[in-house]
Amino acid sequence: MLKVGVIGTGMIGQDHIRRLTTVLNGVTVTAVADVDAAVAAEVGGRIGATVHATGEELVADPGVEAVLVCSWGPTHEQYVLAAIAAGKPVFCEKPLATTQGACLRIVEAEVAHGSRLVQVGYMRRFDFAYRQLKHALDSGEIGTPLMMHCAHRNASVPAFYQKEMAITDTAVHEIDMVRWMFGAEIAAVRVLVPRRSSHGGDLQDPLFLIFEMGNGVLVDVETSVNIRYGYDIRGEIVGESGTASLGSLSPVAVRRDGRVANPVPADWRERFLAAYDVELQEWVLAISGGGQPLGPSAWDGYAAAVVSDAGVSALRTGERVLVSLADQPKLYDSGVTV
Ligand code: NAD
Ligand code: ISE
Repeated sequence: MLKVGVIGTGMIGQDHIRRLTTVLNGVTVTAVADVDAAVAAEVGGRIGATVHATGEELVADPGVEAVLVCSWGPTHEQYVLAAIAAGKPVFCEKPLATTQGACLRIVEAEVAHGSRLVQVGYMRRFDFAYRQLKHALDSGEIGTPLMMHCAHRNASVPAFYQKEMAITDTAVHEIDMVRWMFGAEIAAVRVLVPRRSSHGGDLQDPLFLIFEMGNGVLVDVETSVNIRYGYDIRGEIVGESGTASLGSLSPVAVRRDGRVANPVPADWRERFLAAYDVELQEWVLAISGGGQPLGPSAWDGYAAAVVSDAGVSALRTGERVLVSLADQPKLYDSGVTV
């Protein structure tokens, strides 16, 4: 049984604790920590876990073999670095950190450690529909890919959500997904600003992003984070001989009163329910017994942060911004991440 400590017991922290304790095999949650002591005590009490006053204390707990970081993005760096310093595997929810400098410090710490300890929570790589889409692409049946159209729609977002977060917190999933899908880096970013939705208050919503991939594929991403009707994730690859796209929103169609209705998921927990299960089960299997994680690496987290930064700069300036990555350390050469 792998003993996991969870830092951050908010929405996704609680959802991951639920799957670790009631869905997945070979894992147990032995400790929790949150800056909100009341929520940590409530969640920890529910599952009989030790409640620590700080994340650092949780990392140092001998009863914690691996760490799950689910706190707010700006706090990720300190906890991931603490886990690396302790030599413990750490699964960090996306983004790996909120600046490329912080991501690079994590990469450097992991390289100095000498083997992979970090996995980043880019769960689309574990989603059945995205895996099937990649399979269709890799099989060659639609020919050489030319373009991809994506939409990332949230019904609503929390009050603290800022306009840049449409790139750094939301479209960052597409940034990681297209790097994985096409096996290529994003070379340049542009951001166009459409008419503003009245549902977002002062927030500039939606945004329209354009990624130029190093292999020539052009990707467009619509982010709409106050769409109201539900959580709608779309993707269509246009190849030279055909197209491949994610399927319908729901496995169920309701026919009634002369209409067909396909229910729309409420949020990411519903749409990616099974993807999170597979993501964490594969992580547990990989690291149990001392193995290295196989999913998105600290390097992937760094690369996504560099593209995010370029996107924020493109949003602020209206310019096309080039993406420039540091040299990739050898540690990340061999591991073809899933
Ligand atoms: P949330 O606000 O619901 O929960 C975050 C929790 O972190 C809160 O309980 C807060 O008190 C705690 N926290 C804040 N600072 C802390 C600190 N210094 N130490 C310990 N705990 C601290 O947010 P959320 O929606 O659960 O998001 C958390 C993280 O998960 C974010 O990085 C977010 O981007 C990511 N996330 C990923 C997905 C996904 O699809 N993979 C979905 C949602 C959220
Ligand atoms: C949230 O943090 C997530 O990661 C969700 O998957 C994404 O859809 C949402 O826009 C983010 O705020």
